[in-house]
Amino acid sequence: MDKIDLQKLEELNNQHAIKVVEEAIQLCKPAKVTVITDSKEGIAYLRNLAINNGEEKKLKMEGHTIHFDGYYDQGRDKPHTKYLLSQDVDWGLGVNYIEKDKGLKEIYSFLDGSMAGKEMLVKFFSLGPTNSIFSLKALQITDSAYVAHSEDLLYRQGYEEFKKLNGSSDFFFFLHAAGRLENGVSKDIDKRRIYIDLEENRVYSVNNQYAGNSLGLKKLAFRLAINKAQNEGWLAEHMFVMGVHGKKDRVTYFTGAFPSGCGKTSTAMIPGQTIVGDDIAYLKKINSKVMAVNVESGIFGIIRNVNSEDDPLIYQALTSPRELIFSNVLINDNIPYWLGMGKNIPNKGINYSGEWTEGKKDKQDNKITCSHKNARYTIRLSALENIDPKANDPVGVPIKGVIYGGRDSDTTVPIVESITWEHGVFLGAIVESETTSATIGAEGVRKHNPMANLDFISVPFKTYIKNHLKFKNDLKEIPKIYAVNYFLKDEKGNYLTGKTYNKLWILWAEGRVNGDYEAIETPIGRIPKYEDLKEITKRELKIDYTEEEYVKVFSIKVEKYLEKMERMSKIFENIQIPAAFTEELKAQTERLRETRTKFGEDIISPFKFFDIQK
Ligand code: SPV
Ligand code: MN
Repeated sequence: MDKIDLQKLEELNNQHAIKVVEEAIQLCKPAKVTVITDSKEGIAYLRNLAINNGEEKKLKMEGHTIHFDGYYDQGRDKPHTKYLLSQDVDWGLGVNYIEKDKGLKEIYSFLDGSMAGKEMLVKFFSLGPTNSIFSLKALQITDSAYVAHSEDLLYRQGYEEFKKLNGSSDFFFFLHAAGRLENGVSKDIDKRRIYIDLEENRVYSVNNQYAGNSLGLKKLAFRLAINKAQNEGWLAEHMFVMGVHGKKDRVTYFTGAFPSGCGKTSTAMIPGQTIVGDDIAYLKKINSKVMAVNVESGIFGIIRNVNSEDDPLIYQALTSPRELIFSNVLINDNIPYWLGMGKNIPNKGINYSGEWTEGKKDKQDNKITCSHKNARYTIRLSALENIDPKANDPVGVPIKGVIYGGRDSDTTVPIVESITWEHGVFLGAIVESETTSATIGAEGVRKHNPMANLDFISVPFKTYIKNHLKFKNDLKEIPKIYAVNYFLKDEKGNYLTGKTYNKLWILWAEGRVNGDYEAIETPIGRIPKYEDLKEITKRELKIDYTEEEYVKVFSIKVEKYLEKMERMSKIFENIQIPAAFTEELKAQTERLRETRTKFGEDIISPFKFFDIQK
């Protein structure tokens, strides 16, 4: 490290930060070390470095670049992402872990000398807005300029924030090495490892480039944050944060957790609403109110099916000059193309498989699509016209409602409000998503994904649920909890509720939390009254919502719901879970059985339930 870089480190007055950098240098043995501050020059340096070393290539449009990950490095590597644990813990739902000493020995051996001849980048970030009690500090060391550049687009700067630590070790640390490269992509994929040390708040990641594996600040920091949150009594969640715009300029903030492919980003981007964040939120109780911040300041979004009709604002951001990174799309004549972009796609170019022509097949004889289905764009949130004015507010935004989304073709109603907070936690914990044709394997298989967080829960499941249950304590106003499902189908397999209706459900919830609408009490929770949906549809969507449509999707399918409870009983009977949660499951099942007896039917029209309340 030269004098200037050393001085930049020393100015932080933090022995712990200096120590981890020194140790990383000793282990990875880089040819050069560069410490980057929050200055404009520092950030520009990363972008230029990514271009000069070939990790990113300039595209035709000003500021746009393309980055390719390896053919076999196109998503999060779940089997090789493990917690380092010194002792066996009963996690409840399965997690992947390795005995700590063994895991450290292995990953150190892969990291040893991994940066020989390369430049080590040392960069500081803030998870959450700067100058905020929400925010956590993060130190990223990487030999990938693409990783550091992506994090510049996705997170707030943290060099100045680190000074405020006053020498404390209360920061997250991420060490990433892309490993040996061949044609610009990580070569030793069999030695790809991502090991998470919850005791030390640090993560080691080696032999990979895909952002979900390599960017410490994304899902790796999220795992550390969930663990930290449990110990400190707040929540770190896989949630968007959005402002819902109700009657008379009223803005009400919601958070929402949806497994991938269930409409998370499209909910956060519903026309007429404003976005605070689309992926990860921290929730804290401040003055007895729930406040939330977006941990990130950018979007690492799936680009497939982003087109001018379905996602006009994102499409506009991706097709105008600004700093942004495309990954794993098709490039022809320095112009990016992707699946579902609503334009003619050239039949040749460069993509994540190298030179590509239409019809190209991989070693397993599968057709290689022009862009990968998990191809992404990386942009700053400020690139979007619908960014919420409070997106960077250090005190966060007040949360009045929480939404859990799933994908279910035949059981759950489009929207239901929980009866109590505890019932709401239960609704979050029973989220399922059906596999679609977009995923490999059979279609229509239900995958349980509690709070859309299954991959990231870094504490025993019992602790995670307990923390959710007690989060309502001492609150003056308890947020209402909703479960939504945009994917009900009719007998012929056609979707029953179009995408435009997503707005209807969320506006109903916005009205509910503000006391505008009554609701119908059913055994599965509170559902909208027909008149209210009709009024909102007329006002906001300029269409007539018919009674037939309403009855079709809001009828309670008792048998189907009982089947769902059966599936959940099977999952939860084998794991430790708070008694209050087991009670919810029992009570829900009981209410459904009573309803069946009372009505003597399987499918019960919403008009048959009278118990109306505000
Ligand atoms: C997700 O898969 O939930 C993402 C992308 O947000 S990744 O970075 O791969 O986690
Ligand atoms: Mn995510």
